[in-house]
Amino acid sequence: MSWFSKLTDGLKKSSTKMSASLTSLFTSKTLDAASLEELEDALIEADMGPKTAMAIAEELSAMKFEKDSSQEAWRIALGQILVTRLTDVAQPLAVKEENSPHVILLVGVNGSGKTTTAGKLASHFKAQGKTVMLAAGDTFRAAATEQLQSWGQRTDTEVVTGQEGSDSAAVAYQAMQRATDAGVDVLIIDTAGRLQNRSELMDELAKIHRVIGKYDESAPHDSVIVLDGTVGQNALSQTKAFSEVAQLTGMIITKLDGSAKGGVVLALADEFGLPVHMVGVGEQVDDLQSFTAQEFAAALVGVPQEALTQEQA
Ligand SMILES: Nc1nc2c(ncn2[C@@H]2O[C@H](COP(=O)(O)OP(=O)(O)OP(=O)(O)O)[C@@H](O)[C@H]2O)c(=O)[nH]1
Ligand SMILES: [Mg+2]
Repeated sequence: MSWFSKLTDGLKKSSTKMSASLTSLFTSKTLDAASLEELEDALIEADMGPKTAMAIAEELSAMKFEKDSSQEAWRIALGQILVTRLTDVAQPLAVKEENSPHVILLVGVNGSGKTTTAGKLASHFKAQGKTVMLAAGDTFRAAATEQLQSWGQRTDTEVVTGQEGSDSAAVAYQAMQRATDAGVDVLIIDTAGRLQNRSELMDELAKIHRVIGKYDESAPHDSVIVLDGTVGQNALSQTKAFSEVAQLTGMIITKLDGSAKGGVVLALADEFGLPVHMVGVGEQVDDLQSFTAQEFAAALVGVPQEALTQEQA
């Protein structure tokens, strides 16, 4: 299955949720007040959040259509609005050669997909011909280290580990040394999941971030929050809390396969404007790809991606 069909399939729950409401709307030339509200509701249903939904609905209602414009035309117009809103945040996770190594710190709440994403990223960069090292910064559970080690085996990547219960900042520091000595291009540091309201765990994350910066003041070069794409609006409060301790530079959204809440990416873009680097649509190594505005918008509104043109940034 192609990546785009996977994404479209994955987002089907989000798009059909919108579609049902949209179908009844998109039969007229313009939207009246009642149908505007219905459109807003449809966008909120897809988890775009009230503020973003309202703004998008208004943008769409300002557009004029031929009297019997097809539903497809409305859909494409909506898709185009989404492309415009997502183009700036769609930025690849780029490894800069001047960083040796280029350090990527992965953070997020429990179960959001950090460890899986670390493994997938190792494979992603290796496919680009880069040398990669992984660091098992989750020292809470022995199983967490084993899980990353198994990704290390699968992707043929060295994994720096610490003892269970040891200081995760120390593991991060040790990994910085090891990766520098080995001269690898990319170091990916996994961390333990933590709820954003557990202040002692958030303090520990701030310490990990600080310790990495002590070794190389330009690091981490990417501090990326891994968000579960099925949690909806909670992703907003997670991003806010983690940005306070880990100086986030970007996000990766996982589990968009089967999420009915894919629209949350629009709310995130609106609220934070942080780069969305990649999206995950499954548990396999290839199920992580760079985020592009056109693909995502097309999958979300259910039109072919050729129907939407990419804005020039
Ligand atoms: N369907 C699907 N499952 C995913 C995706 N990414 C991760 N998962 C699954 O989500 C579960 C949790 O993933 P992990 O990578 O262990 O998450 P984590 O953030 O490291 O979890 P903690 O270390 O416990 O905080 C696993 O079963 C993964 O296989 C995705 O894009 N799609
Ligand atoms: Mg993990």
